[in-house]
Amino acid sequence: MAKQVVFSGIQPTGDIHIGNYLGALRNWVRLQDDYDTIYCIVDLHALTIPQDPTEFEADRLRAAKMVIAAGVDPTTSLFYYQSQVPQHTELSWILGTLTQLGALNRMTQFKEKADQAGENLGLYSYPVLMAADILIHHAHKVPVGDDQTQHLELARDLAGRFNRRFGDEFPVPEGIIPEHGARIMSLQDPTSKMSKSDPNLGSRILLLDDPDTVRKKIGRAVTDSGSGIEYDWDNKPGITNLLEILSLFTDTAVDALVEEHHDKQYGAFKQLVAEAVVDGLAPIRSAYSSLEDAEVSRLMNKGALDARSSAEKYQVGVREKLGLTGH
Ligand code: AQP
Repeated sequence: MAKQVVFSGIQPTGDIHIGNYLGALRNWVRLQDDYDTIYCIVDLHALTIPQDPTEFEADRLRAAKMVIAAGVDPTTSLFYYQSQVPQHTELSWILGTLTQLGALNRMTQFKEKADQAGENLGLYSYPVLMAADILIHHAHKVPVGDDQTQHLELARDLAGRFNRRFGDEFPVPEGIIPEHGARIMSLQDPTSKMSKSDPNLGSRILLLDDPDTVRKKIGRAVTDSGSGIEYDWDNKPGITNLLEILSLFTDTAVDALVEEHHDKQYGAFKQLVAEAVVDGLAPIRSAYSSLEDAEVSRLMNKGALDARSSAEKYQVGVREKLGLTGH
């Protein structure tokens, strides 16, 4: 039986942090064994906020290298830059004609980003392009963090709407949102998501941070009043976030960690978390430093060629259904 298809993407905006890794990337790697996996550097999405062209070129390559260093194997997964596969934007236009403005007006991410970067049509229709990214490959599963739930829901609605109106074409995709790690919080404000665009660099740990930087950032992480190591998002969000990070980097259940460390002082607990993160990031840092730019660019070009031909096969069916075949 053919394997189900997994699709996900990451923006080349700023360096990838442990939130992106624990919420999404780590699952991308694990899913490679059991699914046909397709992963994408979504550079067109990134253009919805202003980018310096020279830096952007470098950022795209850096993001691709980080994804490979984190364990995505471009000889196993289809891995490419979104802008090199024009079927994404063609399908996005078509899906846009089925999208109600009310649905886009409700998107919380648009409101947040428009406040930071200013409104533009690309930012507004971002979720439609994301739906096209997923549907162009007939993906069944989409591993993402929980900030993408609303966007994923639109992709599901659009798949259903297209199928009802024009005949069955797209599987209705399901999210793979991990029970733990779907929302890693800022180290400086554990009530907000760890985010690439936070101006405070101390709020996030980057995949390529060296051990001393990791130790410093975790040492300075905001903790809660009182003492004791407890899993309690309402009253101890700082410690709970660190517990979650420790649990994911050591593959140990949160309950077991609480039992083992509940009497520890915050300082000692932070040291423990820092060492787990340093150990967890070491193989990624080392893999990154051994990747050559030219080789990664070659792999990305090959990925785009393969993605174009596989997307085109499906897109032919979409065009036929719409009366766009030219005969
Ligand atoms: N804090 C997080 N915890 C868990 N998962 C997260 N993701 C993002 N932040 C967290 C997931 O990472 C994947 C790729 O993210 P992206 O680059 O497409 O999205 P993003 O929203 O640009 O990432 P950031 O870090 O949140 O950046 P800004 O500052 O732009 O808001 C996605 O699966 C996402 O869910």
